[in-house]
Amino acid sequence: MSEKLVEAIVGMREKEAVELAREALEAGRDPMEVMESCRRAVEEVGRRYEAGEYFLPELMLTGQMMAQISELAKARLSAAGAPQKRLGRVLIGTVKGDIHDIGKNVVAFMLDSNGFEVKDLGVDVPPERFVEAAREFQPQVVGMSALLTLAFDPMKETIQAFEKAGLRDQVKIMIGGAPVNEQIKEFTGADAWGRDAVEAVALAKKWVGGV
Ligand code: B12
Repeated sequence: MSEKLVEAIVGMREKEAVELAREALEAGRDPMEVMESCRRAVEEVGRRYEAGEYFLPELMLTGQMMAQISELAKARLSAAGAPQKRLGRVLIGTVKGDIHDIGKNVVAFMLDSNGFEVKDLGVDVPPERFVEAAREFQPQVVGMSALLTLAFDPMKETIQAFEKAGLRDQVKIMIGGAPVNEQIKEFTGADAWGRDAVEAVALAKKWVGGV
């Protein structure tokens, strides 16, 4: 199944891709495995975009396929009785100026399915919106995603906004997205950065669950 799913996504066959994912989930396939196939497919789409073989419409269609498939996977997880949301709360969003959300959604999905209560603010989230939501939701962890190098400044500004609001000591902040690394972590003042959704879950567990 997984190769067929990857091929359907990369081949831009939307209906087939969503159907394959639905069938796999209904047949009892682990939702995480389905999401891993999606991640591989998006990687390949990205490669083709960079090689000039694919253009913006293909990227947008990929985003739509990802949204549909992760909805199905999420529904499956709750039907299967995913762990109670007891580990802690994570606030997450893609920072101001950036509308990429496929990776952020994978991270939110993995946190959710690993027992965290996740509030997802979506994309292009300004610093004040992060702060406002943190006041209401009281997360222990804040996750910020960025795929554009232009979004590093907004990441830093968001962390400064937490400082100004007097909330910086109450949250651990992790950042991620393909161009993020140790240097960007230092630049923005985040507590840590994560390479992928597995690292995001490990960080959140370390900070909240003491695991
Ligand atoms: C798909 C895509 C799009 C889609 C996004 C659809 C969507 N709903 O997200 C669309 C078509 C909308 C798009 C638009 C644009 N894009 Co674009 N896009 C991509 C592409 C091909 C793939 C990104 C992706 O989804 N990867 C797959 C996911 C699963 O990986 P990921 O995001 O890295 O996430 C993983 C990790 O990074 C990590 N992670 C992510 N977030 C977080 C958060 C935390 C807290 C942690 C711990 C970890 C973590 O975990 C994830 C899961 O493993 C990349 C190229 C690439 N190879 O990355 C370009 C790319 C990011 N885009 C680029 C550009 C330039 C643009 C546009 C400006 C194009 C334009 N001319 O309009 C616009 C930007 C508009 C804006 N304001 O944001 C450039 C950025 C260059 C740069 N240096 O800034 C790239 C690198 C392509 C390129 N080589 O030129 N894009």
